[in-house]
Amino acid sequence: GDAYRAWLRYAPLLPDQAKEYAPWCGKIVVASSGTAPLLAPAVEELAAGLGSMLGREPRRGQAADGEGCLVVGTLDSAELQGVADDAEAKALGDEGYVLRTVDEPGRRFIAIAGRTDRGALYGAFHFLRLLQTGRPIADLRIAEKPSGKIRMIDHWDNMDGSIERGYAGESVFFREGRFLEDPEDRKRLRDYARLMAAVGLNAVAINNVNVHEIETKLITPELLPSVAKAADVFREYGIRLYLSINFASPIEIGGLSTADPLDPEVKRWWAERAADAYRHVPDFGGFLVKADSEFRPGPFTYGRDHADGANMLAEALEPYGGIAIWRCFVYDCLQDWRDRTTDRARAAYDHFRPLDGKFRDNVILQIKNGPMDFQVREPVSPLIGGMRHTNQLLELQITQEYTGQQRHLCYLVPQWKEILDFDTHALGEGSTAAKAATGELFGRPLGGFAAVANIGSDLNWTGHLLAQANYYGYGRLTWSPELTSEQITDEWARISFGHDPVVIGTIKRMLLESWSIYESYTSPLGIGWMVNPGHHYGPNVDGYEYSKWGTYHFADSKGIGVDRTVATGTGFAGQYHDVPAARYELPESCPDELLLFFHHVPYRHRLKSGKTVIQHIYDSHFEGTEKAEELVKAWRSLEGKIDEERYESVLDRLQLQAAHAAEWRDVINTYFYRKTGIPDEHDRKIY
Ligand code: BDP
Repeated sequence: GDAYRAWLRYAPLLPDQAKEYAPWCGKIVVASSGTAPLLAPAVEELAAGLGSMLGREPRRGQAADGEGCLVVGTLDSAELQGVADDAEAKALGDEGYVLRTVDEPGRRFIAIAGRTDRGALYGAFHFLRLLQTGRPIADLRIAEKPSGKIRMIDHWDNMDGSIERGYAGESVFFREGRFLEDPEDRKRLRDYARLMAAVGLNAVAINNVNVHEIETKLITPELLPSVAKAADVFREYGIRLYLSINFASPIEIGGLSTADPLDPEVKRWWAERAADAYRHVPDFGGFLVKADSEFRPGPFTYGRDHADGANMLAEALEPYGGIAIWRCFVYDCLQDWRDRTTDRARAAYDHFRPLDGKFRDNVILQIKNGPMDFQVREPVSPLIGGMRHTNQLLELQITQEYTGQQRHLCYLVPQWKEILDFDTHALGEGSTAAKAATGELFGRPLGGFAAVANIGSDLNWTGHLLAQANYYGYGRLTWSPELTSEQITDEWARISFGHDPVVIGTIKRMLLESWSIYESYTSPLGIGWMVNPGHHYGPNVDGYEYSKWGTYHFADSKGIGVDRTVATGTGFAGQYHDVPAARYELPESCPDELLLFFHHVPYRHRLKSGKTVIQHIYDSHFEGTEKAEELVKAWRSLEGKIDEERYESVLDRLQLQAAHAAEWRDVINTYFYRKTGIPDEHDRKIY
């Protein structure tokens, strides 16, 4: 159904629109001068998409004659000569494309062309998107290339079929310790690869970063044949497969007595594993590593550092062009909450900043967007833009671990936009986090984006249907971080729901407001956490307050917040470059929404909004809950305008969200009312 096809739904177009497009879409000509395997899926997708939207499958033809047609291929082919000049072609790089309407006597076609077949594949998806969103095609002059080289999705899937932090069913890769390899499983995997490629994604890690017993064996000849079959599916769409590895593998499956990264035996062992991997998967992407974090093994055990660990793996992968992606989510998860001199927020920077310049060129550090852990609101990690001589991937979380677990609507594109646009000031004004991540800022050879997937075996992929927009938006942003939330949302809404202005307008508003709504009824002013321990769903103000995880709010009867200033606090604010560091250091200049992340203040402290902190807490929780109810009303207004299946499934979740928002409101407001004894200015009922 529509939910399964997601952004490749290709709904039939209205007759007027179809009439405008049809003259160009009757025939597809494939044009290449050499082998170009990615043209096959491009043509197949165009044929299927146009067939479904226009009601008539295009013919496959040989040459472009006077009749309008599509010419799909590489710019060096005879058919596409002159479509782009040398400079234009060069600027496209290996993944870019042009879409050009050529309308001359005897020569009428739309070119969908890259320097490479990969470019043409992305161009084909762009062309289809133009039709899906109702754009004109009679005069196309589009040239695009991706911003990030690596545009990756990380699956936290376990081989038993479960998904760590998964909220949309089970794994689409594994079940009961085995790969899913039946024809219908393959078909689903292929459809998934299509969805990825359609938004420009080119890398996938298929297993959880917490690598347990069986998954450790993914890099052995026992399981590599199955890995290879999955890689075949992704390769068809230009996607490279990566595996998360267990740093202690040499001991756990290699029979060695150590996993010391400087030990020659250990090095040899990993070199052999890399060789095995490439024997089975010639275009294997590389290893993704979580080490010395949350009880995972790592180089610390042997008195080595992260550079030693990452470089050892990178060296093993280097002969094959592989990459070692090393995660920076490293902190002491056994802290003492009474010790205010330690601060989890500092950890990633403290660990990795001193190692800048020590990593090989095929190492990439994968850095979570914030210094804590994917909270609804965090400042951008100071490591992003904090290292000049090290490749970076900015890691985001599409799966809604802390943002409502796909029961609540929380559209994250606006959050990601703020992150990408954040000015690190690393090289003065304009040094955005996006540029730091892609490598543009410091001229790094590699860089890009990674995000934890929100998909699973649910028929609509994401559990909450509207959570598809998060996956879609992530992909689009990795390609073009400069796209606005509004543009991406408009695209997704039209592709998914057609062009009725009332439907589109309503859905866009719902999506665009949802992050702010979610934030307003959950933990206030950047403090984060306040969730139930373990599963992280639902309110629990002190759930993590007296535990070891380093996630505190320090609320007492007088005040709340973490003093992370240089002057009197943990010093975290000093990890930023001059301008943001100064802004965060003082409560007067710190943005309201991050106040409690950086400062411990009395409840009557006045925000820039003019409200006191306590009144802000009360107000935002009442308002947020009302707005969650308005989401239900807004959706109800679309009854009959959307197919019943999708309508009902979203309605269910919105109702659940509204009820749960009320629970959040009551728990948070009651807690602070009791703690402070300060009444609500508007005298509303607080339990
Ligand atoms: C946290 C999750 C945990 C992950 C960890 C990570 O709660 O399940 O293993 O991040 O990113 O958000 O490694």
